[in-house]
This record gives sequence, C-alpha cells and structure tokens, in this order.
Amino acid sequence: MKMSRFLVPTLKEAPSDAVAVSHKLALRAGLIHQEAAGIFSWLPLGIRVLKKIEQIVREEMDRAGAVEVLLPTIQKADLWRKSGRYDDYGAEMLRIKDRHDRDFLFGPTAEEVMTEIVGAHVNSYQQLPVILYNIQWKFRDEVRPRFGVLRSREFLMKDAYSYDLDEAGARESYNRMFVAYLNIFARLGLSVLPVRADPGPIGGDLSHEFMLLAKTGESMVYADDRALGLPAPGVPPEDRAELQALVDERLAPYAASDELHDASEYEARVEEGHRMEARGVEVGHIFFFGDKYSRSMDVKLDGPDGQPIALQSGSYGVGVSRLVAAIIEASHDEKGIIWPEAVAPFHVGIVNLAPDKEEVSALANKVYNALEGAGRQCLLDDRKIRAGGKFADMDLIGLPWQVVIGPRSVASGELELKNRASGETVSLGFHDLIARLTQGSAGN
Ligand code: P5A
Repeated sequence: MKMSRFLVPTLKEAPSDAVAVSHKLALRAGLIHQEAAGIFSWLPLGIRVLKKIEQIVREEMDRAGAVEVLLPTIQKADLWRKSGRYDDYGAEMLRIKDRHDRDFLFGPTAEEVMTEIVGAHVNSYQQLPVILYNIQWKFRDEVRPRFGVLRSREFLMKDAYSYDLDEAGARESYNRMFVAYLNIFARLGLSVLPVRADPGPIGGDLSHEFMLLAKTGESMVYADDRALGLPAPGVPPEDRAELQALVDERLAPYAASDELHDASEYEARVEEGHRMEARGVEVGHIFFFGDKYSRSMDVKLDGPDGQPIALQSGSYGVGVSRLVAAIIEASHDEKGIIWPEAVAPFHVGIVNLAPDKEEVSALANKVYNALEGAGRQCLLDDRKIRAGGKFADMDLIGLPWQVVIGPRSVASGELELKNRASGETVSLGFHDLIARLTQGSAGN
C-alpha cells in the first residue's frame, strides 16, 4: 500500500479529552475516529489491526471445536423477557422500538439469542456438546464510556456459548475455552493472567477474567508472580481429568482481581517475594452458569433415558475491539505504538526519502515488490513531506520494521533497516535485507 493513496491522518497532539495512552495513540496514529461518546469509526490502519485480532480469535475458536455463526445486532425484547433479564439489565441496555411499536434492543450480549437457536435446531443429546460463537458488535450504554475503544459503548466482542447434557461435560467445555483463551493471548504476544472473577449480571457460580497487565489498567490484580510468563498450552489434552489438571495448574495457587480479592487468603497462599499486585485490563471473561438460561427459556432435550434435561451452559467473551487498545497500553514508548508482529497493520514500513528522485523511487518500489511478493505486507511512505515528519509518523504508527531508502542508498547499495521495538539499526544490501525480512525473526 502506498501511503499517498492510503488514509493515515496522524496528529502531533492528541485531543485534550483523551487521557489513556492507548486512546491518545489510537487517535494520533489515525486508527479510529470518534463519532459520539463511546462510538467510533475504524480508519484504514485500525481496521487492519481489528481484523487480524479477530482472525486469531476465530482460528483458536475453530481449533477448540467451536463453530462460528453470526447473530443479529438487533434482538427481540421478548427473548429477554423470557429469561427475566429485560427489566434487570437496566440503563446499559439500548432499547429500540420499530415502526409497529414493538420492543427491540441492541444486543449487549447474546445468551438468550443463542439459547433459543440451540433449542430450535439441536434435537438430540447425541449432537452435544456444542459450542457456538459469534464475532459481532455489541452495545452497552455505559455511564462513563472512556479511554477510547478500551471502554466504549459500541464494541466488537467474540462471544461463545457452550451446551452440554451434564455439569461434568459443561465444565469440560469451560476448560476447553479456558485453554483456547490462553492460546489466543499468547498468539497476540500478550502476557495475560487468568484470575477468579465475579460473574455479575451474566450469572453463574464459576467465572474467570483474563487480565492483561498494563500500568493504566482499570482493575487491580493480585497473584503469585510464578503464574506469569508460562508458555501457551497448545492443543489441550482430550482426557477430561488431564484437561482439568492443566487448568488448575495455570490457576495455582492464587490469582484474583479486586472484586474477589481476599487479603488474608492471598497472604496465606502466596509466599512473600512472589506476591504481585498490578493493574490489569480485562480482555476476556468466561462464565459457567449451568441451566440458568436453558431453564428460564425452557430449552430441554431428551436425555439418554428419555427424560427431558435442561442443558448446562457457559458463555465466553473476548473484547476484540478492546484488545486493540489493550495491546497499545501494553506495547508503546514515548514515540508511539509498537505493534506485536501478529497484529501489526503492516509488517514493514518503507520510507522513501526522495520520492521526486526516479532512482530512489525505483529502489523503494523494488524493495516493496520483493517483500510483498514474499507475503510481507508493506506500507510505502511515498508522500512529498519532509523526512522528519516521515520518521515521526513511522514510529508513531508502530510497524515492526522500517526500511529507509534515500539517495545515499542508491549510491552505496546499502539500505537501512530499523527494528521498531529495539530501535536497532543495520545497513544491508538489497538481497540481505529481503532475506532478513522474509525469514526467521521477521517471518510469519
Ligand atoms: C461472555 C460472552 C459477557 O458478556 N456474555 C457473552 C458474556 N461477558 S463480559 O465480560 O461482559 O464481556 C466480555 C468481554 O467484552 C469486553 N467488553 C468491552 N469492550 C469494550 N468496551 C466495553 N464497554 C466492554 N464491555 C465488555 C471485555 O473484554 C469483556 O471481557
């Protein structure tokens, strides 16, 4: 992509109402455009990051045996009346009337919609377990939308729902999602800690939040620091007991966020020297709530003995749009964003210092074509602006690699390659540069 044809409206200063660093940088790097409080448009760089996160979440859900569907954003109020949540949900629910004066709402979550689908289309216990997921925009009329897409009113959520015949099966589904979440966050390059959590309005008796540690996080996390930095579990064991053991190991011996934190238990369970108290951003939240929705919505299946059984369920959320901001919170410096390779909007930024000079542009195009041909996504800065502005913009938008090409590169045959995260710079000839960026550390 050539920057002269792209839309990257970078800003030197963030608007004064942006306080969180991720909000400031998302606006300054031209990722998002605010439409109203807590409602954003996604600009070209922003949507590329959002789609990459979405795709990683999708691949890990598929790998865990979950099946994708797409539910509507607009839901019938009657479904929520049936579950009993319509009145309980309160002012966070955006209520809508259609032209016939019928009640609808913009979905804040979809336990009811999914449970009704399962009731209508899953006919036999032999089709269980089933885990369905949906990546769709949600709306919650938050009292204080803030920090940009970190806490917005409209946001993209991956929400999965599991249906099992019995509680042991449902806990296995819960554990499969737990492991899938660890794999998702590891692929995103994030250090995320699962902690015990309060189920809140979703309900149930078992719940975990996945907290990304970041200085500006809204919640406090208390944990044994040895729970951090563990490798991704990868493919989970088939065996139910082994799977449970894996989940227990990842939770041991203490990890809680402020709501459920118990200081005396913490001190008893975690040795001094391993106690970690840090701020975190909730990027995922999973719930086991048994037959709460299947019972209230009367979704039953005949069990193996012919007796009707209300299904056992859980729901599993990832804040896909929140992750864009959360990743920035966790990965930036004073110059701007530092995207992890897996979600970077482009892998390589090519800075053409002299777009007016034919030989320089020819060399920049040659590098661009070679990298794109090898599957590396490049953003070529061919704008006719001063060099300082180009360097500042490249650092601000945070692509993992920068290649700088000017008249001197043409003369010497040496190109400058900079790693955004480390700041390290090397001079390489054309072939070495292409080799470096298409294999090994730069690859994926
Ligand atoms: C789980 C899936 C649920 O809604 N129902 C379906 C359950 N859980 S949750 O914790 O309320 O939300 C899941 C994740 O969505 C993100 N999220 C938000 N992101 C941006 N702005 C918001 N206002 C917002 N609210 C929730 C979080 O990442 C949360 O973990």
